[in-house]
Amino acid sequence: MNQTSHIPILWSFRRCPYAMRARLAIVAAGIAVELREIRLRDKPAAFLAASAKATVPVLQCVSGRVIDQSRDIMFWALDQHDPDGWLAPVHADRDHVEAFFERLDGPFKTHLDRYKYASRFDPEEALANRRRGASTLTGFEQLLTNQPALSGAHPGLLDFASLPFVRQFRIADPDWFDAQPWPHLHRWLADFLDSPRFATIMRKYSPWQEGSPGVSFPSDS
Ligand SMILES: N[C@@H](CCC(=O)N[C@@H](CS)C(=O)NCC(=O)O)C(=O)O
Repeated sequence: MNQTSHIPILWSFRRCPYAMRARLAIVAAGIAVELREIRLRDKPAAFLAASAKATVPVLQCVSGRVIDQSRDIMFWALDQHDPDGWLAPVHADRDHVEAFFERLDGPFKTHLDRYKYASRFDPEEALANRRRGASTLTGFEQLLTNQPALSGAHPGLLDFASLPFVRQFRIADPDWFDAQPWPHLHRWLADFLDSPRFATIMRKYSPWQEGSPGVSFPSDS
C-alpha cells in the first residue's frame, strides 16, 4: 500500500504482548510514530493491504518498507537509537539472544496460550501447559537471583521482549502466580507494571478509522 505519512505508521492493539514489546522499543528509542489502534475482529482494509500476514504489530516505514514481526520492529527502533543500552545482550552474544527469542516466542508462547486460553485448546491439558511454561519462568527466577535483569546489569531487550508475556502468564491466575517461589521474578514484573514506561505504552486509543489521522505515539500529553 502507498505510504504518504511523513512518520512511520504502527498498527497496534493495546493488549497484544507483541505490540506491547514493539511500543516499548519505540518509546525507548525516542522515535515518533503514528499509532493506529485496531480491533482484531474488525481489521481495517488499509491494515490488511499493508500486511497480508494480518497480525499486529505492523510497522510501515516512510520508505514503504513493512516490518511485520515484533522483534524486528524492536531491532528497527533500537538500531536507530539505543540510549539505554537495550542492545547490550546482542553485542555480547547474538546467538544467545536469538535462542532466547526462539524459546520465548516458540514453546513458551505455545504453553502460555494453551494454559491461558485452555478452553480454546484442550482444557485437560491446562495445568500441564502451565507447568511447562513455568519451567521457563523458574529459569528467569534463577537468572534474576544472580543479576538485576535478564539482559544483565540493566533491563534491556530480553526483559522488555518477555515482560508482556510474563504479565499474561500471571493474569491467567494471579493467586497461583504470586504463590510461586519466584521473589525476584515477582519484583521484576511488579517494577515493570508500576513504571511510567508501562503507563505510556498502555494508554488507551480509540480504534483508527479510514480517513482519520492516527494518533502520535508516544503522546506528548
Ligand atoms: N510473530 C508475530 C506474532 C504477532 C501476533 O500473533 N499478534 C496477534 C495478537 S497478540 C495477532 O495479531 N493475531 C491475529 C488475530 O488475532 O487475528 C510477531 O512477533 O509480531
